[in-house]
Amino acid sequence: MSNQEKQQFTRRSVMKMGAAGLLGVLGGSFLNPTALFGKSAAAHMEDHSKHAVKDKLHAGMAHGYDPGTESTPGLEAAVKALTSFDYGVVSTREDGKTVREYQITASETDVEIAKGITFPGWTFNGTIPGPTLRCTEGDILRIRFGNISSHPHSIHFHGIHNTKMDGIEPIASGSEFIYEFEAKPAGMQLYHCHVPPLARHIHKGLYGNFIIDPKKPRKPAKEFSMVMQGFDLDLDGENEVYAVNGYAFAYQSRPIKVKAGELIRIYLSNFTEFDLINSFHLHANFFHYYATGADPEARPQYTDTIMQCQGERGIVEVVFPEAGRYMFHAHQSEFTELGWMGFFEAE
Ligand SMILES: [Cu+2]
Repeated sequence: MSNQEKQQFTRRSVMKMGAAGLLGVLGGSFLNPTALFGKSAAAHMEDHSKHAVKDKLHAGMAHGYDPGTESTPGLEAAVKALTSFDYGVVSTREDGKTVREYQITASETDVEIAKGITFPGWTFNGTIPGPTLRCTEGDILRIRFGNISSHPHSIHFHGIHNTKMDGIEPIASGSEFIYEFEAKPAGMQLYHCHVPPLARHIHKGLYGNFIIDPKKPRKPAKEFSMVMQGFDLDLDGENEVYAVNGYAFAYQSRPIKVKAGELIRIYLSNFTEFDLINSFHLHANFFHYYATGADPEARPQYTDTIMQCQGERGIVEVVFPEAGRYMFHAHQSEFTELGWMGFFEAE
């Protein structure tokens, strides 16, 4: 593709025509995302295929993108990720401390990131994001990391620990390493691969949420885990698809059911590469936000919109006052139109 042709098919030019068009083209024509822009380049050279792409974009714009409600593997994975918390295999050490053992395996896995669009991911335990690890402050964590992919990877945990357990040493393809440390401080932490080129390793999908509950438990609530991310399908350093828990428009297709009056707690993190920030905006309501969530007694922010830089995270607490469909999405409108939006359905 020449530079001029590439410019004709930038993310932003596509977005002017609407996400509908982009996802229509992506979803309708190509299962292998890396083939997409190759075909698009060809489309600029061959008149008939060029018109086919344009027609699709215009059709999408006219009718709006409808992700539908159909069950697909990517949608089911995103729904499952909302409420899946991995507490590990629990035992008690001689000194009485709780030990939690986790098995995390890095591998190459194709994952569905929007209806009909497969992304050639690098994954922890086969999903993007990886499993949400959960423990209590003071627990001893033992994470057996196996790398069965063809690249070196690692797991770097956020928190306070010995630098030998910091995950900046690459673990070679076919090798194993055991990370062991005490879980601290309490709060909303996260983990990700830390092998250069870092943006590429993270963007491919090697990240996840890591919740350290305080010893004095937080108030009872209905809890959800959410990871915000983007997917750069043509490897040009710009994302074409945005999502929460790995699947575009997941919670538009399958709104998150909650009860009016019930406390809802969301563990929210941002792993979007190539864009400096992401955000979370809730309609028709306000929420309390605890940045990093390290101090449950901290005075939270009371707002309807928060921003997170890459690797930033926090805890959202919200009560829906009455029944209704409450939209939530990134407040960067382009992210919203390219997949990062959903609904809470309060009953
Ligand atoms: Cu890596």
